[in-house]
Amino acid sequence: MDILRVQNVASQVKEAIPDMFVRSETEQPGITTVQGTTLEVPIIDFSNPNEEKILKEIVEASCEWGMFQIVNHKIPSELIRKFQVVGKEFFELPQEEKEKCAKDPNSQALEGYGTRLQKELDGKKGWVDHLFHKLGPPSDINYRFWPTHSNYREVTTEYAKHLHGVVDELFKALSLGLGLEGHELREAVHGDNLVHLLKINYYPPCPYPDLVLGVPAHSDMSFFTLLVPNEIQGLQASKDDQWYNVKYVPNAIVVHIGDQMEVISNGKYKPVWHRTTVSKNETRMSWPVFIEPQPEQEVGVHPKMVNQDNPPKFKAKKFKDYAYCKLNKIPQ
Ligand SMILES: O=C(O)CCC(=O)C(=O)O
Repeated sequence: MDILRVQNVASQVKEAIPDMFVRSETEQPGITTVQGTTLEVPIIDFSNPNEEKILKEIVEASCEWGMFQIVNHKIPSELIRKFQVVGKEFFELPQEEKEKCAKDPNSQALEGYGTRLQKELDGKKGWVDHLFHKLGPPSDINYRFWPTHSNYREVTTEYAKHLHGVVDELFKALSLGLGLEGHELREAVHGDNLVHLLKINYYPPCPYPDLVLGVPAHSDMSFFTLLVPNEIQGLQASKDDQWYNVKYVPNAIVVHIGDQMEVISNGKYKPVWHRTTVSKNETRMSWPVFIEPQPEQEVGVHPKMVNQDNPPKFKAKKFKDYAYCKLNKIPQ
């Protein structure tokens, strides 16, 4: 059973940290981060009455950055605060309580409380614990992985409901950006059946933040991901082959374009390559929600994105097969 929990390692560590967390020099954030500047990824104001402008900004950011931050969206800041409080409370529960939500060690499924996610080729581990569970569709929700403390379930359900509005707006904008009707992209991805998978990342303080990574460099497998972090700096994105800190914007929703969106758009929308660092004295947390196909759903290039001059750049694949290759570092 996977019993290593980074939160426990962090609470016991005095001087040196175990070698399995120490990254090679090519990855260490102390060496590989561009210092003294934060990356100003596009900030898109959803309260702007000029809808054309919002649309243009979403499309440009998705083509050029694979990432943007939405401000003045319709999710109340008080709800986000409560959602973050109940998530943090989970990680503050006694260990045996948290273990009640643990992943099944014999299952390949992602859901549950755990530590290791990706097979890392060099055997290194991220300085992070996590809790994964689905928020939807309703028939896919498995409450075995939902914590039961305080009003976790009520608040998280409320957050999940509000997220739908943002998801729909993004699909509409990205659809129009591909020259499709506003409804077409959501229909093509079976919008009502998409998996909304919540992950809560808990990055405890680390005495040597320059040597470790929270989550190593990756792009998301999703169509897109909607993320709210706490106020501790840690998200980094790669631009022109350099790593930069991404500016923290209070109450913003960070959007990552994921691999499936790249596939369906035949490469027009670009997934963002990102990773996370940790803090010396404070706990960083983040709450990404991955908007993903069902495992059996096949994703390929949208037929309207293909013509004689633009052959498909990606092969169609069931999402479960895509995910298997990605998690096991097998070429797609
Ligand atoms: O913590 C973050 O800001 C990003 C987390 C992330 O990229 C992930 O969990 O896949």
